[in-house]
Amino acid sequence: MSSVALSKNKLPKDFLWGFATASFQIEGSLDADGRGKSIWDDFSRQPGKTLDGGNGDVATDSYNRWKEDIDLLVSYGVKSYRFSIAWSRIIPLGGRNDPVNESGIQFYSTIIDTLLAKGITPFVTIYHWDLPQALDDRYGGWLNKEEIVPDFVNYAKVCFERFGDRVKYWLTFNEPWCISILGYGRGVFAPGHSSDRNRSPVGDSATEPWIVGHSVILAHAYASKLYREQFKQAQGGQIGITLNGDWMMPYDDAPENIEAAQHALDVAIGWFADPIYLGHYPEYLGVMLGDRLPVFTPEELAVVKGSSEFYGMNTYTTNLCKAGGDDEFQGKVQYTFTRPDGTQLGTQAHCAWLQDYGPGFRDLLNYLWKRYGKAIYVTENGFAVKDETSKPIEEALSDHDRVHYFQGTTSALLAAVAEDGVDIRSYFAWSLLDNFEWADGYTTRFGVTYVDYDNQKRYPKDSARFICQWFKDNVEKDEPPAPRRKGPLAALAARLVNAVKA
Ligand code: GBH
Repeated sequence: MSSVALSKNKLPKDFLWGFATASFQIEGSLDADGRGKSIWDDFSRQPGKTLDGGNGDVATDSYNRWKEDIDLLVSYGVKSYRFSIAWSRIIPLGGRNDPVNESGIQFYSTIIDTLLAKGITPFVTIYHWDLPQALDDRYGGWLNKEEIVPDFVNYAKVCFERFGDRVKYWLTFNEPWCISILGYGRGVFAPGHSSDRNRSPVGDSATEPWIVGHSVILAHAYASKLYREQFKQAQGGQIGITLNGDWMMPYDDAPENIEAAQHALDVAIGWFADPIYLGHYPEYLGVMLGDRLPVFTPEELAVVKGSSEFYGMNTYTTNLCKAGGDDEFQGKVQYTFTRPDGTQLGTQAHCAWLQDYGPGFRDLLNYLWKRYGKAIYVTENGFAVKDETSKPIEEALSDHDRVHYFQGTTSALLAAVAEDGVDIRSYFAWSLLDNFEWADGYTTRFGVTYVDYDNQKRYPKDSARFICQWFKDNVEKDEPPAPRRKGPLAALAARLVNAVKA
């Protein structure tokens, strides 16, 4: 086989692969070194907010064990590590007139230096859901566009100033859909707003999520504008946003279900991606929400359109879509994993919303590439094995269902690149470690590394080995492979051959 034909079936040599985490899910040490509170601190401590009563106080103790975590990444041989910065470590009170905390800067700065020294590219999320509590108290956080946008832009600016000499990949936000819907619609994530007064004393699920989403889009857009105008030229990095979005497949051939799948995509993805890449909200969102959908001024829209230099993609599963129901957060579409013939789409994960269906990953990549035409960075993808937490450790380490899941998504990834021509530049599995899984507490494990919470020991699962081997096998090597040498004798033989040639 010629080397050209061979290379077509591999990922390009600068393809970034590795694992992802987020600050609140791993760090713990919530009072250390001047950190201010985030909205998750007290929320996760309230009875009933997490399944097992778990909170973020310790998590995987990565504020203290970051070096051990980086050693683990090194042992895995990753090219890149995606992590997030805690706003309230950098600016404890969050606002544009509040002081910067040098210890917080120092913490992330050291991590960045250590990664680079080991040849690992830092891929940094500026906001992964841990809003400073002070901003929620002061003016209602994401509900207050006039205040939150300049405060976020100021925080992002501090990140660019202090880390941008070394960080070349920036994600402004992780998953605005989750921030808006889970935080202000369903009320299952901090700050827990909901119209359901049994759940929350405050909130209006009919209006707040759409207001919050609007603020997040603007905060992203103005931070991105600032980076591109004031930092990009000197620092040479890239900036974008990462969106959650699962593939939506019509339940059957009925026209209303085909239309439903598109409506589901419009609300799950298009709500953010359409304004950012195409310059307008999806038409269906306006039809569904009427005047509850905020309107961009022409000036804002000019900043929003084109504000992400790539498509950041977090994806986990595929939903079969049926028209109907009144859940606006799903575009008035019903999701199921049960096919018309009664079979399941794939293996059930520990969480109800997740089944293993690899082909959907390829379909989603193609949809995004065709619709938005931007290089795609896969920034999260992963699986939680059912009942993993109740298994003895040795058994949990043989995480067959997770391996199967990654077999499906990695082969779909390669097919999308090699056969469909989709421009994909990274793949980060979620997550490096089992960690604080938000409203699930510690009952749901997404790690490729098992964490024993009794002593914080880390144990690689089979899935970690699978992923590392797969990327080593499927990413083109930097240099053409050296001739295979079996030992001193072979080395001698090679030297003799060279001597003869010379
Ligand atoms: C990611 O979100 C997060 O970025 C990460 O922090 C998290 O640990 C990881 O996934 C695993 O959960 O049934 O209405 O509650 C994943 C995207 C979108 C998945 C919302 C769960 C549930 C919708 N999430 N979805 S609902």
